[in-house]
Amino acid sequence: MSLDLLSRRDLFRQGTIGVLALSIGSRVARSQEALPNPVGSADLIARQAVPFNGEPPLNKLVENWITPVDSFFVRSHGNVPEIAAKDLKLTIDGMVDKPMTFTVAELMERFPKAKTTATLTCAGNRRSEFAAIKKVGGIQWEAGAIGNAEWQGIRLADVLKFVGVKAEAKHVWFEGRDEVVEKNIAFPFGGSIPIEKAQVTTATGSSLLATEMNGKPLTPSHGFPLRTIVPGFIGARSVKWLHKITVADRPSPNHFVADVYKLVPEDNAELIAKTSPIYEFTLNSVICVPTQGSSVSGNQINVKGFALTNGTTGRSVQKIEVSADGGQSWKAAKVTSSVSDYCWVLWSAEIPLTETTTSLVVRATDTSGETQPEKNPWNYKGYQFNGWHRVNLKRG
Ligand SMILES: Nc1nc2c(c(=O)[nH]1)N[C@H]1C(S)=C(S)[C@@H](COP(=O)(O)O)O[C@H]1N2
Ligand SMILES: [Mo]
Repeated sequence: MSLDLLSRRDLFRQGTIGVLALSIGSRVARSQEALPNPVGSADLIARQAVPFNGEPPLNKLVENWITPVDSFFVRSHGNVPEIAAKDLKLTIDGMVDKPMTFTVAELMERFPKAKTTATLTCAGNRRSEFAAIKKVGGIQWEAGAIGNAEWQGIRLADVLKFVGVKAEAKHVWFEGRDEVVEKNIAFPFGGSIPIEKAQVTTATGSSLLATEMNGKPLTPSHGFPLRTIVPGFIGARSVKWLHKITVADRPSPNHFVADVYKLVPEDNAELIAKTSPIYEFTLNSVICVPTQGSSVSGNQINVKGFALTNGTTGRSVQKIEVSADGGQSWKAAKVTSSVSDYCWVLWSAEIPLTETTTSLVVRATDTSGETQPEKNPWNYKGYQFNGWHRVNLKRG
């Protein structure tokens, strides 16, 4: 493997430039403390101050099928890099016929514009609910690390076709311009997707190199000036501040592909190494109104929320059911939003309340027949929580 196919992280691991790594690491760690929260959207609840990570309150989240940028969750592992559009260059290398470098303006000029609506959700969404079994480390997301937006840019497939992908290529790696600091070492965030996903050219399923979100340039927090959008895949594969694409015969060795986004029962390096990375998100549904712990009165309640499939091409949400008796009896909810591939649906249900109603639960079933489990297995890194979502109520 050539030097440039190794991530900086791997060099650090091998100790070849360990001294340099430490000095870069501590410099970045200091400047990271000094930087202010670059987001400050009033609609987001901060789950971590620096770097800023936040999610909207759930009742706000389901006001719109297209999530306004102000209430769209932010998940950043390092500080938000402030990059002028003219200063970002995208390099495409690895197993391609013509390695190339483009400015964002050159990309937008050369390739046809493409648009897709897709839901982005963090693999750690609902992580805080693992605490009912055993608390998991990491950002304690409730259920708002999800949003649905209109993304515009160009198709990744068109760029790959232009540079010519070699026959032995199997994966496409992405690298961001941010610097993540862990254990005093600074390295870029990276993602990776199988080549077939990168080469999709359907209207709804194409992976994009996006410059716009909801008709406006991306904000710095959401990846300005360029990010990937991979419909149906966990948010971590939609790399912000994108400056490098590498075509390869294996998944990226970047920490966030090789070690982080994996479903493992324990912190065991050998097991983590042989577990494949998470790509698609998971079948899910959440009650957003009433909110957790609300006081309710009367004999009926309007319940609202969102639901989504597991991101596999061809699946859609078939059924959303709400129960007011802990899952003994269920009532179907109605979809109240648009329906589009790789997008959540919003739903609503009128649910009768009795004197003994103390909670509401929801579950979704997709067109393949898969239903959310009542409880999902615990995993060490706290991903893909999709047990029945429960809201506890007080009788007012
Ligand atoms: N460069 C870079 N890209 C990134 C991240 C990051 O920290 N750095 N976080 C990823 C994760 S884990 C998620 S869930 C999404 C969140 O996108 P958003 O902040 O626009 O909502 O971005 C992904 N892309
Ligand atoms: Mo994420």
